[in-house]
Amino acid sequence: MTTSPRDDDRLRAEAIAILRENDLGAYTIPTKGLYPFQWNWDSCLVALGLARIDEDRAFREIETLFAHQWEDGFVPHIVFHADAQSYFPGPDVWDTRRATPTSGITQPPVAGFCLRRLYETASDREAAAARTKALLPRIAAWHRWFHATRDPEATGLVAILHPWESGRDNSMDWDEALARVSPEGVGEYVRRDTSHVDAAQRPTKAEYDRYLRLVQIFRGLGWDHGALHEASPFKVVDPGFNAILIRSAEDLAALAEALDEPAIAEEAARHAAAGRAALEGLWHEGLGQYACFDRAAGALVESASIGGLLPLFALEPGHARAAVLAKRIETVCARARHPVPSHDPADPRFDRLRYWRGPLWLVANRMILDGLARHGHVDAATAIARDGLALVARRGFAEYFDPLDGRPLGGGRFSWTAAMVLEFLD
Ligand code: 9WN
Repeated sequence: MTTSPRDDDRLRAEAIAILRENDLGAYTIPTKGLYPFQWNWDSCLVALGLARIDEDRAFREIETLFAHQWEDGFVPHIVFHADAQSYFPGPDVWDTRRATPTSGITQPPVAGFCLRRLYETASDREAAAARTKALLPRIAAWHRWFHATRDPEATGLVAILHPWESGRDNSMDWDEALARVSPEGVGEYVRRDTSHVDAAQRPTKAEYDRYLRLVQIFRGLGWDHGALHEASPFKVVDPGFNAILIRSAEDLAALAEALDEPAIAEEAARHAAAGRAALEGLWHEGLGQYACFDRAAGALVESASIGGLLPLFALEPGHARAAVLAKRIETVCARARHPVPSHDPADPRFDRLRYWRGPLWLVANRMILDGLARHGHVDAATAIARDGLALVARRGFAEYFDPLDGRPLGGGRFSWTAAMVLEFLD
């Protein structure tokens, strides 16, 4: 599918309008109603779009997120800046006791990757250097927090302790590990998401029960991050999440080099190298791609999700796995009409409508196409960007899309979809 120059102008104007209407001054909400707060990786990726409208505002988006970093280095997945009743679970459920309430779990650390792009494309070089330099120690502290609290045995790879941390909430990757979390005692609650979006496009009640049960367990430990890894019944090493951390460490090291912060550069380069070396242990020969490692069960997970394709975004150019992975992405995409399905359509569990169990997401595509371009597959990368633009031109700025017929799914007028459109129009 392609777009015309007129489509492109219309897309650009509409993307900017959406980013403006979801802009609450110092942060951007993902979409009205469904997600009325600041989300971690949404904000960093949205900053890429904001940078094309207003550089100052783009930096502000990331600065606002890091203004709510905890003293231990942790950066929350949600910052509850203002009251809103349209989302569950809200601040009272998390009960983290912060001055501005936040959640107690984190999200994929794309900040380093996004900040490098902001810095390198900024036209006001002096302002960009000063603001980037101020953020470097904060991102370094977050990465250090990951290695200390989520990799206590120094394997080089970090675990997520909640499916929401992955950003790919209901992926098949978590099915077995989540099934081992007993929902007993979770109590009654009222979901809000299914009053905004068709329940067939959202996680199930059985999943929500366990999502909440994990929150209750962590809350019971007073959100002491040093204690959660040991106590959590759910700990999974996700190749996608780790690829993002490794790539952000690489980008953090490059920024720190450029801005004369040698200690940060050295530490970040060390983290990236350790992660890359350990990634090899997540290669699943049978699936022909990377797979999650269930740290509680001690086994690789039989699940061919997009998480196992994301390492292309982090492997060094020339890495032996890169060509195999690029081919694998081609194979998975050939099984759908629109790239990149969040799960291999050949898997009987593939569900074209249900959130991260099949639908395509432009933010994931952004990272996949970056990986393809990084390893020399420029045409394949361009084809993914073009398809995304054509999809939005025809179906609107949806949260995610059916990869078989392009139907728009989830929330509408979505900030990160708008930001990715601005990225793909480049
Ligand atoms: C839980 C905001 C977030 C994204 C996630 C996406 C979804 C939240 C939810 O929405 O998750 O964090 O309630 O479903 O899965 O990637 O950051 O857009």
